[in-house]
Amino acid sequence: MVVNYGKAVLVEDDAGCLYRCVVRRNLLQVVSGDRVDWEPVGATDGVINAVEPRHTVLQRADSANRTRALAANIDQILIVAAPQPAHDAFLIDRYLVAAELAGATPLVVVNKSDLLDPQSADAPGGALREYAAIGYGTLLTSVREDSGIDKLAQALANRTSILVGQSGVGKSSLINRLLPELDILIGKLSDASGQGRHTTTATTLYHLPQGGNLIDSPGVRDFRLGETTPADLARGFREFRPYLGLCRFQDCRHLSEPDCAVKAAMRKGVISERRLASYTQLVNGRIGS
Ligand SMILES: Nc1nc2c(ncn2[C@@H]2O[C@H](COP(=O)(O)OP(=O)(O)OP(=O)(O)O)[C@@H](O)[C@H]2O)c(=O)[nH]1
Ligand SMILES: [Mg+2]
Ligand SMILES: [Zn+2]
Repeated sequence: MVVNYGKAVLVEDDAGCLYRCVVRRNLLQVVSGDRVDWEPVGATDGVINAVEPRHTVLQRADSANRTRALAANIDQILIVAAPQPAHDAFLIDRYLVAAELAGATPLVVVNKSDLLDPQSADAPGGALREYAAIGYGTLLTSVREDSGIDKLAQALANRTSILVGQSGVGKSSLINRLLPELDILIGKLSDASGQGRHTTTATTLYHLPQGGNLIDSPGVRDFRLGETTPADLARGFREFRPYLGLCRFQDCRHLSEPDCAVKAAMRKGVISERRLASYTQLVNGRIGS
């Protein structure tokens, strides 16, 4: 299995030994979580010949708008947000669509709950309620106050999960808390910009003591979906699904077509205006930002 995907590709054998591998055909995209057909070359190196079929694949668009895999064979995508850096609901929506299209279960995690003001309905807390209302799993954690960590560990047991989200929300801190012997480098949140330094640079897979794997990924400022059609996007908004197929036009994009069931649901308050606006922005931009 591929456990690290950055400058080098690290492959782990069944005994847990790591080999620095090159990919035989460079058209092959190998990512963390991939199972590969490979052969050792000496004691520490190896060659990857082929990638086994993937159950799931999390994808994004790169700066040249090419669809790229981020991780493979994941069961669950933990979308991590925090009160700092500032919460970005549209980014969470894009990750939710990517998770739906990948066939992986999303879980929305708001970390740094110690920084939430319990008196105010501030953004990340409110967002958790919004996502819970449409049926997504949600979790509130604090590495600093050591809260929500047991529930997180339970959610991770015996599955392969990836942590995604903005830089500085505490993805690596959560992994360090779950696997204290690791001591991954953690970035300092710079006060000036409120933006975390990009400390995590490679996507890395860790084994959890209670069974299961957890992949840390570098934080993003922006996450752009890979190639999608309006129909893909509509399916990616799970609360739209009961209404898809009920519009007057079969190929309704739910933008300004007459007799649109999705828009009618929004007007009735069943679908939130904010989520429909996210969808509209994705269809119009088709690049995710
Ligand atoms: N107050 C508070 N700070 C936290 C918590 N968890 C992490 N932090 C801090 O947030 C900062 C960023 O943490 P990281 O774990 O490096 O964040 P990351 O998401 O891995 O960032 P990238 O690797 O850049 O994507 C560090 O200064 C942490 O100490 C928390 O629960 N509460
Ligand atoms: Mg990190
Ligand atoms: Zn419609």
